[in-house]
Amino acid sequence: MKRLLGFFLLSILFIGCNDGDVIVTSFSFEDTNLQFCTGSDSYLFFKINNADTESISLLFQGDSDIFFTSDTTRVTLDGTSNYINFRIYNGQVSSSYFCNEVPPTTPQAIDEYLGNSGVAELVTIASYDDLDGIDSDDEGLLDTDEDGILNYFDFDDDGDNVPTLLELDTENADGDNNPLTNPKDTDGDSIPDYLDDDDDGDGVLTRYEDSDLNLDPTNDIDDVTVGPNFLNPKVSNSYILDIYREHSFDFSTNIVLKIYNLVLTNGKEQITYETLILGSIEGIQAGTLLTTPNF
Ligand SMILES: [Ca+2]
Ligand SMILES: [Ca+2]
Ligand SMILES: [Ca+2]
Ligand SMILES: [Ca+2]
Repeated sequence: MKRLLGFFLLSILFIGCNDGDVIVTSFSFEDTNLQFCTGSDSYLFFKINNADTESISLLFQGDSDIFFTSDTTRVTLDGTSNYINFRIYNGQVSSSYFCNEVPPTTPQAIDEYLGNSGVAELVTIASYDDLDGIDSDDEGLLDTDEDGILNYFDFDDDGDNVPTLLELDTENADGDNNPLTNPKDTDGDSIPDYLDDDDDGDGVLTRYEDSDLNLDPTNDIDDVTVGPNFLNPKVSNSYILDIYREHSFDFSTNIVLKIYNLVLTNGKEQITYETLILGSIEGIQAGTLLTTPNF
């Protein structure tokens, strides 16, 4: 006979019935952290219970960039590539048992249930920051240059190959340390330089005032008393260059992991969970991403 257990927390008795046999374990994971280790093409999440003698783990194969974007990934458990293990040990188990390539010989698993049916749902929430001097909340969900990178993680918001950080109120002339109150507007057209693709208003796009074609208009200077040609309206040579420079932004990702319709089996025993909340991890991965938008 199979029992269906509505699942609230990992703190209830673990009961399987089969022709009169009753298996009871503590299955108590409510106060333990979800932990994680990664391989080249697989992900292993696990929890160790309070007495350190039981564990539940999920292994699945996935793309290496799974933590780079906000998404919901659903993996079907198949018992071979993607599966759950619930194990009971003859001694205390530690995280090194899971994340070492060669697991320690002790403790030994004295009982094991395999979850080979169900769906693992991994929700990833990735936060991006372009470090361009403007608070992400102030940049909103616009994509001024339409390069596919929204302003809040686009370090060159107007796509002129001059980073926003260099186009703001870099001198803080008003002394308020807020780059948005008096942003530079070289040509006085009321479009601040960091959102203006022709900063000096000479009719040649800033991106095209890049005479050495190195995707950096800041080092093309005909008159040092004025500055770069893209800020000098008296210099208007045009070099067609419809290529974006490489973009970079920082990311940090949180996750929530749940299992739906899990079936755990051990010989003839079979236990089913409708919903098993394995837990969450904040900042599971963080770093810098590089990308060059297509023009
Ligand atoms: Ca953009
Ligand atoms: Ca930006
Ligand atoms: Ca500009
Ligand atoms: Ca110019």
